[in-house]
Amino acid sequence: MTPTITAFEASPDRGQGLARDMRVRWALEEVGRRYDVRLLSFAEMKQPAHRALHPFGQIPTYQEGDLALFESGAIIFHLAERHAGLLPDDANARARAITWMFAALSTVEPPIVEREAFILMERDQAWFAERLPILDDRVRVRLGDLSKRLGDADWLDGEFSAGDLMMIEVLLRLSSSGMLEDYPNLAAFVARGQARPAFKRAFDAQYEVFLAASNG
Ligand code: GTB
Repeated sequence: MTPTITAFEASPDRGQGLARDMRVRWALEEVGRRYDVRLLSFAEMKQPAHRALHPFGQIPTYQEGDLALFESGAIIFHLAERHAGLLPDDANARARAITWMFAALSTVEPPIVEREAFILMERDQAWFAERLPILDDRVRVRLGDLSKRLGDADWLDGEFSAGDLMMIEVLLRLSSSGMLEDYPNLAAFVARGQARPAFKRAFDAQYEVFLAASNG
């Protein structure tokens, strides 16, 4: 059965692939699953019909038969558990790859999102210039530690896994900040992810949505 995911009808990122449907699309492409996309306006995301699928009225969601999931991490874990290509077979290596998924979502993403939200919401406030370096430093602490751990390896723990996919997606949110350039091995790690054919297919698919919305 072809799964259906949800995505923004008009993503505020204007086709940059920064919304969280992109990571689910990428995982689906990595495991070779076809998928349908249901596009939602902001108003539709907050309607009871969508909240039945996603209690917080957000994207992405994932539906397959009578299974409905929300949370990009849970969706990618579900796909990785059921299809080859995103988690190693060895039990310990698999547990470590899952650890990297959690590290991406609960240790690296929060300071990045906090900084992003601050820039978006508080740019005109008197404290903006004083507080931004504090939030920058919190991100840099994570980047520095991650950079040390990655070293000169291609991926975080052996073969490419869902842990790398999630971490690369999280780091991509820093693209416009210039911060990644201070950590050449992290920049190269992100570029390796972006060079994967599955990433490119996923990126092109979400970009098509932006183009269709702009032309129409
Ligand atoms: N923890 C959830 C997950 O991982 O699935 C978070 C889901 C989430 O934050 N979804 C966002 C959403 O639906 C879209 S991705 N927001 C609408 C709302 O909460 O009302 C976040 C996002 C939005 C926009 C950009 N952008 O424009 O660059 C980037 C990321």
